[in-house]
Amino acid sequence: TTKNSNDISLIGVPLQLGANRSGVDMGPTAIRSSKIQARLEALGFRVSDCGDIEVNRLHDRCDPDEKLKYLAEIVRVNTKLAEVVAQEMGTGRFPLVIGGDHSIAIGTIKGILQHVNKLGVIWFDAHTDVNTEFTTTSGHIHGMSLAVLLGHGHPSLTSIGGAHKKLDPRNVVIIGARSIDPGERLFLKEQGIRVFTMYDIDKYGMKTVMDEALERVSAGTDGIHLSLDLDGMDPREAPGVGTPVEGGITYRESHFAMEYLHEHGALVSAEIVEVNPMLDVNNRTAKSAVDLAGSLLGERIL
Ligand code: 6HN
Ligand code: MN
Ligand code: MN
Ligand code: MN
Repeated sequence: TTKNSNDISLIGVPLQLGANRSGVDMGPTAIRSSKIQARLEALGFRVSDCGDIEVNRLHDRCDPDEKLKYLAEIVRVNTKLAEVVAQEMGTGRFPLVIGGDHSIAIGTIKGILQHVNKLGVIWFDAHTDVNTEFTTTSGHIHGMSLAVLLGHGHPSLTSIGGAHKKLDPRNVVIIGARSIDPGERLFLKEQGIRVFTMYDIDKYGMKTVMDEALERVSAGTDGIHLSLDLDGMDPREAPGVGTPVEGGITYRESHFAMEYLHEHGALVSAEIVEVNPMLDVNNRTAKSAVDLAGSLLGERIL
């Protein structure tokens, strides 16, 4: 079960500047069209849709910093998002953030950290998102969000919601990784972050992986957040993502992970990111996102 709350606040963030790829800004619309609200209401939740955080699209193509593309607008959007998440959580509601590119994890998690001091995070992703402006080759901030949340990166990002608000690397796990940049590999090692790669999932199975993951994110924490990047799934089953990588988590494995996480309890918040309806096939990825949200929040086969 989810901690404390029978009320969900749905928060859309139509941001694409962190990925510098159009389409992912329509993620919130595609997820809403796939009836996320009705699905969650059928589970007994009271869902209120807070609408979308406003994104200034004029910032497209007018930010000169090649290593931190569109930094100013990404800082502005995430600062606002952190405020909204903190406000919703402050009234006892469960924030469910729908993106948008993965740079929005900065705003979501900084918002949660205003209420939850020791937060465990499960980062479901094909990538590890721990670049900084010094290691990135793309300049895309969605590849930096987890580093920022651990206190590393550009000060205008790490200071969102207060620079002292950050994650403890011991309570962060990454599941599904299969594309890691050289600089990221070094960072993960230095920080001692547990990364469950596809090799681990193949070797041990998702249940064993989730057992260790849940142990780590629960140890000494006051709650768990799920950051669900749909590119963690295999692109044959979730084609609508901007940075697909072959050999990912199956539909069934990802469902099991969600069901098992729900069964464990202690979930305080979640976000679903990187759904790109322009690249999707028959809305499959948005539909998977909603199916996974259902399983995460208590839907069962029988
Ligand atoms: N994501 N590591 C690559 C980069 O550009 O830094 C890919 C990042 C992907 C980010 O999918 O959220
Ligand atoms: Mn509201
Ligand atoms: Mn990601
Ligand atoms: Mn990714």
